[in-house]
Amino acid sequence: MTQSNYEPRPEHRFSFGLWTVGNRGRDPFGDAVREAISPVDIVSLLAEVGAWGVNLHDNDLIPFDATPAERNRIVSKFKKACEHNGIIVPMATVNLFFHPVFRDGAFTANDAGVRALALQKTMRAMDLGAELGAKIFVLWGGREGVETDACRRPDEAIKRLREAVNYLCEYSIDRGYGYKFALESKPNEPRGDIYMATTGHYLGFIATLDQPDMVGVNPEVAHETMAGLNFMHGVAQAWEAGKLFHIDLNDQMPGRYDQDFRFGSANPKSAFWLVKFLEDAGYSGPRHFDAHAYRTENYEGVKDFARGCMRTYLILKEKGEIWNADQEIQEILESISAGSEDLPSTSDFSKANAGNLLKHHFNIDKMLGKALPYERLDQLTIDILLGVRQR
Ligand code: GCO
Ligand code: MN
Ligand code: MN
Repeated sequence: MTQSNYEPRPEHRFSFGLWTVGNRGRDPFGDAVREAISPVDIVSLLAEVGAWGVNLHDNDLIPFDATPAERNRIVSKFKKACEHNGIIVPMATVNLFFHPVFRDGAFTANDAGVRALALQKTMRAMDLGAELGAKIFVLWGGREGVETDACRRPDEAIKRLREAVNYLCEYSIDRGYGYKFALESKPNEPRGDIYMATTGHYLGFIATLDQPDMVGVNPEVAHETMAGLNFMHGVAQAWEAGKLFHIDLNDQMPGRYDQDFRFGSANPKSAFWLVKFLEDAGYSGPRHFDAHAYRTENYEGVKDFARGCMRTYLILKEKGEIWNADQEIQEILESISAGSEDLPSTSDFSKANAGNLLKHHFNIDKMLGKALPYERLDQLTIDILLGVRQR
């Protein structure tokens, strides 16, 4: 394999949010360390590093209090920049967490006025996304949560959220936007606790909606890792349910604040299993990096960060191909999945099959005697990841 295998190309579908490469390094303890750069300049930066798409919240592009005329001027300039740089807008989203009016949440807030405002703001963000060509609309309920459960019953919050998502699906249908909604979970931060803490919570919720086919999930590496979970398992469950509409790639050490590190920088082995899963499964949606550069970087460093996210993805993709083609690995996989004896059918229930299964005598000693060389299998994986075992 040559180095050019790690160069991003449009078919890799790598996208970044305006808020990711445009992140100025502000944190709860310190002010911005990078100058603001305009959305138009971000688009050309993304083209320079080889990205395919740019995603945005409404307010990444249009100020909260812009007049309709200002809005239209900004949008047409941005559209031209995207066209000029060959960058597309696959996903749009709405900021329902920054403005103080959403301090008690948006769709789940106790004030019906705030809930209606959240709907109106989301509808306008959907108009914006549709105008830019987006077909995926992400909803991340950053403020949909509590510091104290004294303020509302959580089941009431779920009902409010359901009502809002149902309403927005109807809006998309009415306007003919063709959106797929991707719901993004996070256990906490900025709220003490956020409702719908994991991808699994959302998968349960989606089944209760009026238009469940229009709604899927947007799992984020950092968010499931914050909760101490195996991210790839959540992604696989979403995939198996036909619900993996989008994905937020970044990295994170468990038990910390939402670090949003460069993809693969903290847990490269977990990142490997994730990339291998997405590639083996045939996921064809955007590979979106919802991450930002270390606060120590200038904009040259931001480019290093963005290039690094894509490069690591492509390196891990190649490692997955090497893993799949490795003869010893394949032999082990075959041996571990081979059955230890002839069994009565368990794939369909019938009275006769059940009768046969009840009568069957299992050879427990044979099962116990079967080798499960997972140590060897994992070490072969490590050898590949560390570069000492190649094609
Ligand atoms: C976060 C979230 C956000 C969302 C984004 C899209 O933890 O800050 O991941 O970055 O993905 O707001 O709605
Ligand atoms: Mn995050
Ligand atoms: Mn995210």
